[in-house]
Amino acid sequence: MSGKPKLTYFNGRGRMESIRWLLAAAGVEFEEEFLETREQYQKLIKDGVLLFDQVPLVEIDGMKMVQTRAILSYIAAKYNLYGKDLKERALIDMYVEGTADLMGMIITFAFTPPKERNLALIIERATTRYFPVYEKVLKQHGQEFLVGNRFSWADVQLLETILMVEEKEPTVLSKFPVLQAFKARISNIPTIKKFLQPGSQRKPPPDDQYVATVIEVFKKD
Ligand SMILES: N[C@@H](CCC(=O)N[C@@H](CS)C(=O)NCC(=O)O)C(=O)O
Repeated sequence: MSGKPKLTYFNGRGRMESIRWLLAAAGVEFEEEFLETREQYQKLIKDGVLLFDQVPLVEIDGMKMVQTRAILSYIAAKYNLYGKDLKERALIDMYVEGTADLMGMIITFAFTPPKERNLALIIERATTRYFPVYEKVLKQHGQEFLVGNRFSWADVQLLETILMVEEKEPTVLSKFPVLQAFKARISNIPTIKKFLQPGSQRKPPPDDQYVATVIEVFKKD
């Protein structure tokens, strides 16, 4: 084994993308195995690798980790992106869960029948519930990062979320000047800048082929 973490998931964003972002932000190289067939998935289950028969799966430090949130917390703690004390950690958790809720709406969007998709609701939630919170936090303390005046998991995930929402509605930050500056600043951190460049392990927005693969792999026999 190379010693690099190994990520097993589809060749697309889904629940794994935030894990890719966090590893990249921490400057950690990782390997990927893409699920393409139902047989691959069934073999992982048969081999007892997936604790709850679900992916994402991340093999790291001798563990076979599942559950996105547990994986992210482990990486954040290991690479000092999780605050300096319990209170900072609690704040990071709250901010991360807010962005996770918003991203969850976008992740399920591609799997929702076109007639039932509600893009307006996503934009409304972004601009009236979530983005105002981060705008206010940054404005009030006047620091570069969301928590503790240093770069954390919360910053990484907020940037990921902003870019995801902007893909749906490019003008979404027009009324959030502090978030515009935040976006520019965090995008310029060398590890993140590298991840944002073409050819990185960052995945594109879901297309029909990705959706079809996920449905095929998880189809009931
Ligand atoms: N709570 C889990 C949920 C994982 C999950 O639902 N994974 C999906 C793929 S994104 C899956 O494996 N679905 C197959 C199944 O639930 O049978 C997590 O956050 O990792």
